[in-house]
Amino acid sequence: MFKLAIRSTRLAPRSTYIFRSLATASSTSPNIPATQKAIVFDQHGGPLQYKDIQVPKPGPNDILVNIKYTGVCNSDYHIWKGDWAIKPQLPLILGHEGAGVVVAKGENVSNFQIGDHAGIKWVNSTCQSCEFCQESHESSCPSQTNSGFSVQGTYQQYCLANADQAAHIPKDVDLAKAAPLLCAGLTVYKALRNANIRAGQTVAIIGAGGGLGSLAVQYGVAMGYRVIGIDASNKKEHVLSKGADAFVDFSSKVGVPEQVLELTEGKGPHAVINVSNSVQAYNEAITYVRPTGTVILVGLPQGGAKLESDIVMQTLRAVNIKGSVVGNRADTREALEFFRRGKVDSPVKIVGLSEAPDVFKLMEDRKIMGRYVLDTSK
Ligand code: 8ID
Ligand code: ZN
Repeated sequence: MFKLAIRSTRLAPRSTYIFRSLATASSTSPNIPATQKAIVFDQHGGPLQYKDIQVPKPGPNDILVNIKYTGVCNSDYHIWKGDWAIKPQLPLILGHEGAGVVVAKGENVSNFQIGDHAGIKWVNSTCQSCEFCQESHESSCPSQTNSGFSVQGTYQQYCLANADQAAHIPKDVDLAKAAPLLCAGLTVYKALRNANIRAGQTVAIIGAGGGLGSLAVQYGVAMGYRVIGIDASNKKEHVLSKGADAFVDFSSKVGVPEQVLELTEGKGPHAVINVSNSVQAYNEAITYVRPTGTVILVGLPQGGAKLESDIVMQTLRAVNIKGSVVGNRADTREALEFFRRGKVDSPVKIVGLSEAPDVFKLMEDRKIMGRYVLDTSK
C-alpha cells in the first residue's frame, strides 16, 4: 500500500502488449476543454485552492474520466494534514471515490468505450504480475499507484485512471450515490468478508454513523449478520435507520465493552470492525470480541498509534486481529451490485467541489453522518 510510483515511467504490463492488437486506437470525445476546475494543495494542512488547471491527457493504458461526483473520505483529511507516517506527492489533488463518464482513452484500452460510466478507486494501477496481484490481493501490490496520493485524484473535473483498475459502473446506477461505494462501500464489504462469520452471527461496527460505518451497517444486515452499531449518541437514530439491531453510545458513562457484552449475553460479538480513528476503541475491541472471534482493523489513526493487547489473554481467548485495506476488482463489482439491487442505500449529502474545505471542517468537528459527495460542476 501507499508505494509511490510515477505513472509516466511505468511500463505497461506484459498482458497489455499481448492484447494491444485487439484494442481500438486511442479515442477522444469532442468537447473536452483544455482547462478544468480542481481542488489543489501544496503544503500539509495548507489552503485547499479551488482553481483552474490543465486537463490531463491519457497514456496508452489510461482512461480519462469526466468526474461528476467524488466522495470525501476521512483518509483525504489525513492525507491533506499529512498526519500518517507515509506522505503523498505534493502538490496534490485529493480524492479516490470518483464517479463519472469516460471521455478519452489510450490506444491499449479495450475494456472501456467513450460514454461508459466509470469509477476511480484508491488503487489506481497495479503491476498485475507480482505475487499479490496473481492472488488478487491487488491492494497489497508493492508497485500500486493510489488516486489522490501518488497520482492526482478525483477532486477535479477530469481525472486519469488505469483502465485495468477502473470500475465499471452500470448505467442505471446514480453516479452521486455510486461514488462512496468506490472506497467506503468496497472497504467495508471486504472487511465484513474478512471477518469470516456466518449469517446469524453478530458483528459490532465501531464508527457506525460515519461514511464507512453507515455502509458497513447496511452491508452487514444484507449479508445476514446481527449488527451492533457503535458511535456518539447524536448518531443513534441515523445508525438504527440503516438497519442496525442495536446501538451503543461510546460517549456514555457506561463503558463500551460493558454495553456490548450486555447485548451479547456476556459472550461478545463474533467480529468487531473498527472504522473509527479511535485507538482506545481498537484496544477495547480486543477485550470484548468473542473468544475465537476477529477484530478487523480498518480505521487509520494518526501515524505512530499502537495496538495494545494482553498477550496471554489474547492467546487463551484465541482472538484474531486482522488488517483490511480496500478490496480488489471483484469486491468492487460485488459491492456495487448490492447497491444496484437495492440491498444497501448510499446516504449522501451533495455539495459543490469548491466547498471541500467546509466538509473537512465538519469532519474535524465529527458532525458528518453518512457521506459528503462533491459535485464537480459547482
Ligand atoms: O482500506 C482501509 N482500511 C480504509 C479505507 C477507507 C477509509 C480506511 N479508511 C479509514 C479512514 O482513513 C478513517 O480512519 O477509515 C476511517 C473512517 O473513515 P470515514 O468513514 O470516511 O470517517 P468518518 O465519516 O469521519 O466516520 C468516522 C466515525 O467514527 C466515529 C465518528 O463519530 C464518525 O461517525 N467515532 C470516532 I472519530 N471515535 C469513535 C469511538 N471511539 C467513533 N465511533 C465509536 N467509538
Ligand atoms: Zn477512502
